[in-house]
Amino acid sequence: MSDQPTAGEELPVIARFEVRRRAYLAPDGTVARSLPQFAADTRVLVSLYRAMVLTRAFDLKAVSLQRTGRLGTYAPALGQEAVAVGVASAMLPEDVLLPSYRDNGALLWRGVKMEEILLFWGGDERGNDSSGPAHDFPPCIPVGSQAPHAAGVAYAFKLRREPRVAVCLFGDGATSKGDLWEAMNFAGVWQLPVVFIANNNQWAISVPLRLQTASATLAQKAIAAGFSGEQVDGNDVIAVRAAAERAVTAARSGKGPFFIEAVTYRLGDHTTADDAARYRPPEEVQAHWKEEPFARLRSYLVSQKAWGKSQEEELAGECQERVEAAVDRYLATGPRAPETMFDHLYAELPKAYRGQRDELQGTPRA
Ligand SMILES: Cc1ncc(C[n+]2csc(CCOP(=O)(O)OP(=O)(O)O)c2C)c(N)n1
Ligand SMILES: [Mg+2]
Repeated sequence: MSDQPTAGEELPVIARFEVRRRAYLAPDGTVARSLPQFAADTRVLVSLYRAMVLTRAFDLKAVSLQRTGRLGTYAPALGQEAVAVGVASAMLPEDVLLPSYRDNGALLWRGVKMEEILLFWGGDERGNDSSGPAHDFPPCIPVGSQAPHAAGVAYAFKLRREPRVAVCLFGDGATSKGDLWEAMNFAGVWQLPVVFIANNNQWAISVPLRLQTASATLAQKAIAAGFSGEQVDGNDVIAVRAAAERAVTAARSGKGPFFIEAVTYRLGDHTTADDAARYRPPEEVQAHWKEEPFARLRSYLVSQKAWGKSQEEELAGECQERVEAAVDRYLATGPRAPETMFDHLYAELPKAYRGQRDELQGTPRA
């Protein structure tokens, strides 16, 4: 830092900041620091574990559906299940989730059906009219544009004096976008009830984190917007839930926005249209498998006599069955009539489109 113009001039320090990191379970399942209160009830932890296992079973199936031509491009969340599940488990139904495309674990937790998620990725908009809370936003495909939406939602809550929170999930790449800065700036100025959660999987397609930002942490980006952030071990679902619970509770009680950087790792390809082996050494991926979120929670639950081999086998079978049944329902859903593409564009369809719609309606369908 010696090349900075003020170095050695003994100017008074007018601001100092710090960023903390939250982690409870080490990768081997040992407890690194005393657990938050909710973790005293192992049934809660088992429910988080079950949700992560279901998310992975769904995810693996979705990839094979795409590979066999029965689903569109799909973004797997392999290794990142703890973020989506931990965050969703800290929300109330009336809160609003603004997810990215890699957050199916959160959607499932909030009641979206697996066949609805498959419809969405199969290119059928009916998947967006889901069984989850109607006020939740659909998965955001444009990088970062859900952040200004989240600030807007939170602004509405503030204006209406509703004790609700907007919860926004996005990737490390999104933190380089103006959308995020603008949303955080606005949220800071207006002290809005919004929680920003960066799922830092350390890659934005083929761009590694070190080329994404020179910031030591993503959490510190909140400081410039006038609020706090913390980093959490994103492979530790207890840490993610604890951080999210704290932030959501604070936001709900009028304490303003918060930023959580959940550090995890994208164990799979960016999407089914990507081949990460072309830009990532296999040793790097292999090393990160040792930190994935399942093993540590399972080891901890086993050490607490709250989980065992028979439950594990039973759960695998149950997930398999549920996923297969959802896939059957998805595949049995017939295509929409082509003219429905005009349904939700305008309150009153302009004449030119009316003609096109009528033409389609007259077309015999295959
Ligand atoms: C506005 C916009 N620009 C570019 C893209 C293409 N794109 C899709 S995903 C992606 C990288 C996003 O990385 P990150 O935010 O880290 O999320 P991750 O995919 O790792 O979950 C890009 C550039 C896009 N979807 N939207
Ligand atoms: Mg990323």
